Amino acid sequence: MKALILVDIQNDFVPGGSLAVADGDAVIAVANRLMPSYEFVVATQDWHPADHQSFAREHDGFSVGDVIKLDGLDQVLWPAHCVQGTRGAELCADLDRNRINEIVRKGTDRNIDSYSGFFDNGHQKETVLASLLRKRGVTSVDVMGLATDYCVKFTVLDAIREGFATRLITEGCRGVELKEGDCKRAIEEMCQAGAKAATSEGKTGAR
Ligand code: VGL
Ligand code: ZN
Repeated sequence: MKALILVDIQNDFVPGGSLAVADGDAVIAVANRLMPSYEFVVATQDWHPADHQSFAREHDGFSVGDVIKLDGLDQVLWPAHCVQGTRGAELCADLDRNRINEIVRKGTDRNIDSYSGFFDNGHQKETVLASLLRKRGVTSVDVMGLATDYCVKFTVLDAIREGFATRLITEGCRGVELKEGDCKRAIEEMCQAGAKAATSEGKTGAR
């Protein structure tokens, strides 16, 4: 049984949001088109406390894009985004919510970031995602959403580690691209780890 994982399709990650991904809203139509062909659809939701330590404003003298050590891990500093209960944290309104079976929240611990829908960045705490999938008898997952080079990438890498046959729906992804080539490298890394890259039509391609 196959599931679709929609990664962080939230207001703050689309144009107009605080951590807007270029053309990020283009993934909404792809999600809406694909959802009816899956028996199980899970959406992840980045869900940070207002003082989350991935926010640049929490660190005097540092700016967005700087990298600091947070509890021993490299942490990119972001603009405040997806703060619990704010409009920016809501799933995009145009996303067909009725088709989403479960929502998995992540990034709730102020001291550690969580790009993956499965684990925090230190791989210490697990979310309910893997157990939700297993309970439903899911053995393969298709993954798409925002952003290619962060949350999609780490969700895909963990899905593979967790033993799911994993496909990346490239046309349904857009990236942050802090550095030019980040998205291309992320897709290569996912494929190297065992993901199959495919558009919904089954063609392979990168974007
Ligand atoms: C994301 C940066 C910070 C993402 C989330 O959804 O890719 N990126 N938080
Ligand atoms: Zn975040």
